[in-house]
Amino acid sequence: MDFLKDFVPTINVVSPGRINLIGEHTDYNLGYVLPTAIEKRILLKFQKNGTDTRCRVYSKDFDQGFEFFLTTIARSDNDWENYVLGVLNEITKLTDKVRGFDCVLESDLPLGSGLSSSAALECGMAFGLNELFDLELSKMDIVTLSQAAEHTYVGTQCGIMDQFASVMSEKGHMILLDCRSLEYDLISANLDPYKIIMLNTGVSHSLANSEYNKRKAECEKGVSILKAENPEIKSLRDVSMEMLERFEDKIDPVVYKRCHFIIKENQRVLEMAKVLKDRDIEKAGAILYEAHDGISKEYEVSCKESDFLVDFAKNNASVLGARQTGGGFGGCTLNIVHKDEAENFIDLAIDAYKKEFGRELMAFEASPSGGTSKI
Ligand code: GAF
Repeated sequence: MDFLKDFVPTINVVSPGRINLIGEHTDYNLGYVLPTAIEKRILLKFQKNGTDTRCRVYSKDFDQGFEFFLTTIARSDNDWENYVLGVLNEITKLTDKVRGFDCVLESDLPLGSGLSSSAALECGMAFGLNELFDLELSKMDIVTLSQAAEHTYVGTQCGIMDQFASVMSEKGHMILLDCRSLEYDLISANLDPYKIIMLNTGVSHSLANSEYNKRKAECEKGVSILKAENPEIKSLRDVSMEMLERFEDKIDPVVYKRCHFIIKENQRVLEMAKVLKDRDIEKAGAILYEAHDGISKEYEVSCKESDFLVDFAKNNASVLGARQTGGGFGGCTLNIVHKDEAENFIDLAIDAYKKEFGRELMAFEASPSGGTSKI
């Protein structure tokens, strides 16, 4: 793009991806999650360009750029552009202080891998514009407007976990977040002598978006049935297992399975927070295996590649637990592995995956890191 030759950024921002130790699909059911940002990030560089409305954004990774005007923001046919446009659409509802700007993006965060590159881009864009134009948005404004951008421009009716983790994380900690009150507690992520090893299946299914929204609708269906006799229920967060079981014959079996998973998953998050505080890492691993079973059989958002890697982990004595992390249908598995055996485990997993699927497995250690910030 023509602006690149004279580009002199004045604001540089890094915006991280996230892992989620436990609490999948509980966020939009207003339950609990336990994520953290990681040291894989998108770098966003900004300059004002002296115009009132002309904006230009270039992605080094895609070697693609696009231009738009603040006066005519609209959805694009090119998916990644919608993360940017969605944020501009939301920000301009809150303030009239944004003017023309240029932005260059580059990333070491794998896309479509369940590590929330989308939230990282949205939050980094909002954070950078807030700095560039002194918009006086709070961190929570950035979180909520980025989530709204995902709803309106991307079309995923996501919960708040990814944007919250991307912005609010603190180095060395997991965030125990109550997705209803938005109160949170920082919990030490020190698992020594174990590490978190991520295995990236390299698979990202196109049905993820539609299936995601379908799961959300199934949970809402469950709530509407339970609510008929228990008007105090607002979300699955308010439903106990005993209550659900009493309704078993009134609820469609698929919807029942989904609700059962969410209620159990909320319990697992709270239990995980406790075992982390007690430093009972073995128990933490067992919770991961149990959660993956639910992800695969009850919530049905796994895939053969993730199931293979979790089974592979189960047969390796250096691994305490593993599960698929993120929205589902591929992405990464999260593994708690003894630090002395981590490299060996990765090598064995790469070989086994290649043999089974004929494709490369990417692996990395996830280090809990701080949230979106200026550098
Ligand atoms: C995706 C969504 F964006 C999150 O809000 C969350 O629901 C997650 O899937 C599943 O836990 O990352």
